[in-house]
Amino acid sequence: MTIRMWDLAAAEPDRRFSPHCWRAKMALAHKGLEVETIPWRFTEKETIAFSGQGLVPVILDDGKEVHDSWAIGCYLDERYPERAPLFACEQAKALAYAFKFWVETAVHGPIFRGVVLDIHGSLDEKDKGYFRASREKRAGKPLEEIAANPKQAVADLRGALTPVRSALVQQPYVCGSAPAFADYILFGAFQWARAISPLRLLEPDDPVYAWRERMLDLHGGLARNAKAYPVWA
Ligand SMILES: N[C@@H](CCC(=O)N[C@@H](CS)C(=O)NCC(=O)O)C(=O)O
Repeated sequence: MTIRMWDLAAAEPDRRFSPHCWRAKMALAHKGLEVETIPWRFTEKETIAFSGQGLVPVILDDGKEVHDSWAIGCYLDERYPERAPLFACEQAKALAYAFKFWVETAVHGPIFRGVVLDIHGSLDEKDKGYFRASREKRAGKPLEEIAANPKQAVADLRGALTPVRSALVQQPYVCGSAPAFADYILFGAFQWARAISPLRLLEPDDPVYAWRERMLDLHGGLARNAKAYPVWA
C-alpha cells in the first residue's frame, strides 16, 4: 500500500521546500517505498490534526501515523528491516542523532538568514501572516532584519561546513561509501534553500558542492527533478 506524506508547499503546490520533509522523502526513496505526497500549507493545521500536532512531515503507512523526520527515519528501519538501512547500527544512529542537532543549528541557522525573505515571498497568501508572525516572534526581530546580510549568512554557512567538508574530501558521503540518513539530514537543508531561493550557497570547487551533486542524482534524480532554482554551475 502506498505511503501518504503531508509535505510543505509554497503557493505553487509543487514547490516543496521543507528541509525536514526532504529528509523523509529521501529516506522513503532510499527504502524503495512508494509515496504519495500531499501538498500542505503552514495554516492547514486541521488537515494533520489526526497526528496530534501541527508540523510536517507526517506519514500514514497502512493506517500507522508517524510524524517528525527523525521518528520517520527510525520507523522506516524498524518496519522495513529487509530494505537498505538508514542506520547501519545503533552507534551510527546515535551519531546521526547528534549530527541532526548540529545541522539544525550550524547549518539551518545561516541558511534561514539567507533565504527567509524568499520563503515569505513564495508562500501562499493565506500563510504569509502566520509565517511572518511566528518567525519574527521566534527571532525577536522583523524578517527584514533577520535577512539583512545574506553575504554574511553564506560566509557563516561555508565556515560552519568545514568539518563536513574535510570528511567529504576523503569519502563520497557523510556516512562513508554510500548515503544514509545523516546525508539526508544535511541534504534536506540544501534542498530547502534550492527549492525556494536563487541564493548561491556553494562554489563549484567546494567538495560539499560535489557531494550535493551526488545527492541530487540519487534515487532517479528525485531531488534534482523537483521544482527548484538551478544549482549554479
Ligand atoms: N523536528 C521536526 C520539525 C518539523 C518542522 O519544523 N516542520 C516545519 C516545516 S520545515 C513545519 O511543519 N512548520 C509548521 C509551522 O511552523 O507551523 C522534524 O524533524 O520533522
